[in-house]
Amino acid sequence: MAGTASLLGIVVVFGLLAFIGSTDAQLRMNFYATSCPKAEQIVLNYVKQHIPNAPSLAAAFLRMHFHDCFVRGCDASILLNSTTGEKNAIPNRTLRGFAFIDTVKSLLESECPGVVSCADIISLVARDSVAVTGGPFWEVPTGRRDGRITNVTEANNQIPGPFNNFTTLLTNFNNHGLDTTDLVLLSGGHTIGISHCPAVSPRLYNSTDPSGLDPTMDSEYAENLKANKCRSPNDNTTRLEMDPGSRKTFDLSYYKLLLKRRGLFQSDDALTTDATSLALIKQLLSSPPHFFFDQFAKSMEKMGRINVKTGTEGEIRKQCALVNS
Ligand code: HEM
Ligand SMILES: *[C@@H]1O[C@H](CO)[C@@H](O)[C@H](O)[C@H]1NC(C)=O
Ligand SMILES: *[C@@H]1O[C@H](CO)[C@@H](O)[C@H](O)[C@H]1NC(C)=O
Ligand SMILES: *[C@@H]1O[C@H](CO)[C@@H](O)[C@H](O)[C@H]1NC(C)=O
Ligand SMILES: *[C@@H]1O[C@H](CO)[C@@H](O)[C@H](O)[C@H]1NC(C)=O
Ligand SMILES: *[C@@H]1O[C@H](CO)[C@@H](O)[C@H](O)[C@H]1NC(C)=O
Ligand SMILES: CC(=O)N[C@H]1CO[C@H](CO)[C@@H](O)[C@@H]1O
Repeated sequence: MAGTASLLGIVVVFGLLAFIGSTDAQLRMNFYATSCPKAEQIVLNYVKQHIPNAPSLAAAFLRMHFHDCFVRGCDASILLNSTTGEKNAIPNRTLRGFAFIDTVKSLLESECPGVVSCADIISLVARDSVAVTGGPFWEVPTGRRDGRITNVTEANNQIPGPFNNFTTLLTNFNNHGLDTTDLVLLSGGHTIGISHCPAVSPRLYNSTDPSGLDPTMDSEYAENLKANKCRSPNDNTTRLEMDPGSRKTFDLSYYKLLLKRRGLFQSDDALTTDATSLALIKQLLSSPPHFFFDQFAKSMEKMGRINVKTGTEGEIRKQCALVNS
């Protein structure tokens, strides 16, 4: 009995220590409540002031947040200027909005110097800009710290590509602690925003099918893209939406298109090739709209926690594009 009791005591003490240790190193809601009480309001105000004039930036920030989190965790490594940094990676060449982030950072530096991380700024700006353009709202616990390393090779290896099949996508997401549900929901981010021809042209020109068209894509859609958007195989400037006709609205139309084999990327269409994923898409489409928003919010919160640096790890950068000297 005494043995059991002391064993229990040890378990409790260790459990408590582990608990204290881990809460210290975890994100929490309103992390800046005492250190910079106006921080989150300053971000929201700036977003409310400027995003309505440039709503397409909401998509840019959502994607920036994703690319940041998938390489070295959500640590703003994506923002660092370095000739060998993540910004130089292939999937990065179309990221936008860096100046906006820098301005938000400078507002926060004037309010409370050296307190608010660039990693939290990306997370908050992404959430707020999607929310103010009519998309879902998700919780953003804060307390992320900024990384000091950015590596172009890692970005090229770890950010999934538009030609990935389902297995490759899921393996990639699993490696980031995300599951099939997260893959399906987060891909729903493609309901807003734009892309460029290189992400789709091989499906239009380079398939082994004699027509050159990828047979898994609806042929009418493919012909249309070829005739009106990506008119030459090497076009790398024409922009096209992933969710034609609805790219500004965060809604279910992206998933409707998937069932018509009109996903723009192979990686979009791939979501219908797995039974679990397909069932989830059908469930999203047959549920009230808020179900999509609620589920998306859950997956975003999860994504925002990937491998975060907290406590004394990393640093709070003074400028988002540079590590502190
Ligand atoms: C599942 C793997 C994914 C792949 C393969 C993928 C691939 C791509 C590609 C190729 C583009 C177009 C880039 C361009 O040509 O300009 C794009 C755009 C975009 N992606 Fe993804 N993506 C994935 C997941 C995600 C996730 C998880 C999110 C966020 C939750 C996201 C949000 C976006 C947004 C919002 C855009 C439009 C960006 C803009 O308008 O500037 N994507 N994605
Ligand atoms: C980082 O690079 C961008 C784009 O090249 C540039 O506009 C910005 O001024 C640079 N920031 C710093 C702090 O060097
Ligand atoms: C960048 O990452 C790659 C792949 O993990 C690694 O081989 C390389 O050494 C890294 N580069 C630097 C400068 O750390
Ligand atoms: C998916 O792509 C990977 C890498 O290109 C390949 O090895 C694998 O065979 C593909 N899987 C399927 C089911 O096509
Ligand atoms: C098609 O394949 C050829 C040969 O592999 C390559 O040179 C070309 O860039 C590809 N074009 C497109 C649009 O994918
Ligand atoms: C687009 O293609 C042109 C000509 O092939 C090339 O010079 C340019 O660097 C490419 N741009 C991008 C963003 O890849
Ligand atoms: C925003 C940004 O830094 N984009 C860079 C991405 O990488 C390409 C090279 O692949 C650079 O030319 C871009 O400037």
